Amino acid sequence: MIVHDELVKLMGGEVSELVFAKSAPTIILLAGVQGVGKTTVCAKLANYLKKQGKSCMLIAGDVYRPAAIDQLVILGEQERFSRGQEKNIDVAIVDTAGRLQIDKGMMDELKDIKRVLNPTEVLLVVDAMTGQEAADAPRR
Ligand SMILES: Nc1nc2c(ncn2[C@@H]2O[C@H](COP(=O)(O)OP(=O)(O)O)[C@@H](O)[C@H]2O)c(=O)[nH]1
Ligand SMILES: [Mg+2]
Repeated sequence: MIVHDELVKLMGGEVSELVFAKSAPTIILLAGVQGVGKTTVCAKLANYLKKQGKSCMLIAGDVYRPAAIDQLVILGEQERFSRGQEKNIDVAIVDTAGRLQIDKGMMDELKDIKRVLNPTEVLLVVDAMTGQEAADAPRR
């Protein structure tokens, strides 16, 4: 029990819950470097939210990588999300193309996407192996 408590403390005891917009839809923007798992997280997050009774829409924002849009469609279908216009969407999850901080053009584009969409939440997708370094990445 003590070991468990200490481990929780070590990993960071505080949990921050997802914030939902006061008036729907909540917009969640996913960011992160190439191949980290953003598109996969889109489908996983939608599945998680669906179980909480929320209707979700997946928006493909990666227009650069070949088949990135098809990938999101297929993952969405696996989670039994239908393609097409849904009504009364609670949460819109926006997939984006991976980008590195050194790529100014792509970073500026992300800022533009953020400004236009005004997302409720921006989630940085990181590999679990990244460690504490991940905490400072969004500030750079
Ligand atoms: N082992 C493992 N592989 C993952 C995980 N999430 C994504 N992947 C795989 O990592 C690769 C890149 O994932 P993707 O979602 O396309 O990353 P994106 O480029 O950030 O959109 C794919 O082959 C995924 O199947 C995970 O949690 N564990
Ligand atoms: Mg992707």
